[in-house]
Amino acid sequence: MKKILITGCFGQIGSELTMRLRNEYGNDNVVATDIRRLEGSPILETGHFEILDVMDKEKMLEIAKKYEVDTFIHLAALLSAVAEAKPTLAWDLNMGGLVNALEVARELSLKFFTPSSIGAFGPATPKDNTPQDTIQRPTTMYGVTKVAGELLCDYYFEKFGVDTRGVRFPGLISYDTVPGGGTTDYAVDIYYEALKNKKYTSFIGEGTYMDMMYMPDAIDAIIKLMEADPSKLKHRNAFNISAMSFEPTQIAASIRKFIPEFTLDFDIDPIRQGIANSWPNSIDSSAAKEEWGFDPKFDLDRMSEDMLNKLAAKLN
Ligand code: AKB
Repeated sequence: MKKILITGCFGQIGSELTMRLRNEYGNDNVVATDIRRLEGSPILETGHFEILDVMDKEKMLEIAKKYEVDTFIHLAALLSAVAEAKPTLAWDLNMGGLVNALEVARELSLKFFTPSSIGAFGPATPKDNTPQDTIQRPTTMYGVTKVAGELLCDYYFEKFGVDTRGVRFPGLISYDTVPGGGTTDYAVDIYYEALKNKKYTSFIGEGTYMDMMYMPDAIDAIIKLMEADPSKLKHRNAFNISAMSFEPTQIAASIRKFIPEFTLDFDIDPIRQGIANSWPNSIDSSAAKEEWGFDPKFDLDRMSEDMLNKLAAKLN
């Protein structure tokens, strides 16, 4: 990667990935785009920024040509809970944006990354240690767009030789930017509420296991996969990756190691609980480990400690 174009730069992943890539590859070599300007963001002060609606293919192509990028990281998409509330918009944006981005990558011969998700699995998928290659019949619109996206990226690689790569992200936990409208968001909200009120009401029920990862590991994974030797990649676009699997009372117990008075109760949201029930309990990341050295550093307690320290500094 020498010159990189990013969509969705103010989102949960984009806000941290953009700054990290600028540190590693040079401020001028990372062109950030989003549908809106977020005043005060360091992204606007450290390098190139362009407004881009990913539905506008001509503008996307124009920006990629203007900056002569060689890599395209396409992040703009709706998450699972919002997609369930607005299914046609999710289809239009998640698929339309992805097709436009892949077309730009094909026309300009760009290296390409876009994330899939544990949401690409469904109730018929084996729930524990979910294999890399298995049944994918998701029952959410988000999942439908993610499976279709995985297949489309494979197609652009097989048919047109576009160097497409991707991972299935679990729930991502971070302190910089809050996620917008996901099912795993409870595992971010809980840290904010632990610091502010020493209690949290979870919309996901006790006993509901989902895969999770701390953002620094997610950013490392993107860079490692994009820099991996292509001859080692047997899979390309949908590597299972996970750093931990837990259910709400386990994250609460971890927080209690640092904030002993913290309490947890429940007020289940049937929509998000239904989505969570359709996803795996824990996925098998061995293909990512074998093919490109995926190696997450944070377990639950290490993440809780870092997250609470960083958030406390931010909230003060
Ligand atoms: C969501 O909950 O929608 C996302 C995801 C797991 O893809 N965090």
